[in-house]
Amino acid sequence: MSAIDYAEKIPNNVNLVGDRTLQRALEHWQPQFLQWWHEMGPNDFEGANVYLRTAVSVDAQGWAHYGAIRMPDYRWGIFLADPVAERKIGFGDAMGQPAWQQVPGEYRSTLRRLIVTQGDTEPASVEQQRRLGHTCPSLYDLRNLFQINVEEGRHLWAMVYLLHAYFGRDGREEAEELLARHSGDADKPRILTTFNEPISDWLSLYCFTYFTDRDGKYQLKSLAESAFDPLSRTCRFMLTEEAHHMFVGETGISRVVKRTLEVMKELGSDDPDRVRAAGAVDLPLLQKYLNFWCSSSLDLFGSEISSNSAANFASGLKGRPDEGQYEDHVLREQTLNLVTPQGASDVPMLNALNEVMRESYLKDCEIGLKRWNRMIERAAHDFRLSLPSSRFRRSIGAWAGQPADPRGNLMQRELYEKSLAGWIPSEADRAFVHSLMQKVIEPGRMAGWIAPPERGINNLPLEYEYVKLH
Ligand code: BYC
Ligand code: FE
Ligand code: FE
Repeated sequence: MSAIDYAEKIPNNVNLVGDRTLQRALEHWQPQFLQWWHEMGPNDFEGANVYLRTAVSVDAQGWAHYGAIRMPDYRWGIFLADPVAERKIGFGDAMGQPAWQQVPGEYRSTLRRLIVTQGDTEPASVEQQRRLGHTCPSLYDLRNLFQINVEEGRHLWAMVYLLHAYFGRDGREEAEELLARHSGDADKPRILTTFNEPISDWLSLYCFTYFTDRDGKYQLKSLAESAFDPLSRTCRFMLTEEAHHMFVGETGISRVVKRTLEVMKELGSDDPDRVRAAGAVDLPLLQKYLNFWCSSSLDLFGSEISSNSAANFASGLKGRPDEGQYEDHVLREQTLNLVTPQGASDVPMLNALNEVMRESYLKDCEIGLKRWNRMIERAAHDFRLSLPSSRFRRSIGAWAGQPADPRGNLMQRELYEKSLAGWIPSEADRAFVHSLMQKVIEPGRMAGWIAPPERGINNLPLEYEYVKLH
């Protein structure tokens, strides 16, 4: 295990003391980060004491320390997973050669672009979620929101470390730009589509952490395969934290389904209007939220046919998630049959890797759906939740702008436009969900639209005061 020096201004296991120039660059960026957090983060809660976990090592056991802390005092640190001795490149044309400890000149700008794109999503999500604290369904949920927020802040630190340590002046400029772009900003928006969508209610938060943080899992897994070893090690450790973000999404939606089923039982009816009148989220409404966030997150994998994906794989910059599970790691001889609106064709596998990744992502997304549908089935209701087709409501790639229904069938554009409001949340749906969002802050209590979780955090009881607001 690599030791972390907590006496340092910036907790780290990268021997920052040994590199004065890098240390100074990061110490220069740190106040800018804190200023950004103060302006763009959950700033109405700066005085609150929050029961948070902080990464203190990269040891599989005991990598986190739990304790109550004010968020601006969170120790955002830089942690890389321990190096693998003699690590070799695991895929692409340079397979078998030693992994890179420095950035090869010819890949410098591509690699920087990948790191910047990854880094950009982290503060974006904090910005998107910054007002949710005012409508939390419980202190338990409030704490989870803030846990995710501080960790996304740390993920930004992870990428900024790479930019400062390996990309010189360009890297330092990019690190400043990461704080200058803002989610939804008209002039300087965040880079990727989903990260400019507002997250103004908790149902959206659970969908975002279920679908969009899961894109994070897949992208980080593919970057963890990178020939650029510092990137690989950074992403491997980030994945440890990511699991909790997806847990919040999956259990959040489970708790909504559970509560809705309880209300349906009390009413003796599954009439959506009656469910709403009773203050719960009717299942068709939940389906619309799933349609919205899933389709948006599918865009994050990029185009079905992509020369970027081919170049990134061939050069060893970005592999497939769990590259080791495949037999062929070079892919020069393979093709994939892809269906686009122009018809079916065989595409070189290297150019189809975004689609390969999107498909494994969708399989992972199915797991929660199965769980929720089992709950609905056990309650003896016929309704089933489902994932929208990857052709539905796409803005990126071959299906962008195509009038396809959630099952993937192309239809007349006029009819599509008319039907869309029934497939994703309408203004009225959003207004209803917002009306449910009333702040509940008595320890142990839950808002009426969501069931309590099965257990508290870190073996503490559910009644624990996870956030002390004053
Ligand atoms: N929106 O060949 P193409 C996370 C751009 S989530 C806007 O289709 P490529 C997190 C693309 O950038 C994980 N633009 O795709 C979750 C390219 O532009 P440039 C984030 C898009 O390059 C929750 C052009 O279109 N990490 O961590 O193969 C909370 C043509 O690209 C979009 C990463 O994404 C879009 N949806 O793949 C907090 C990993 N899609 O470069 C955090 C790093 C594509 O020609 N990024 N474009 O100007 C990548 O690996 C790739 O950039 C992408 C796109 C997978 C995003
Ligand atoms: Fe993250
Ligand atoms: Fe995350």
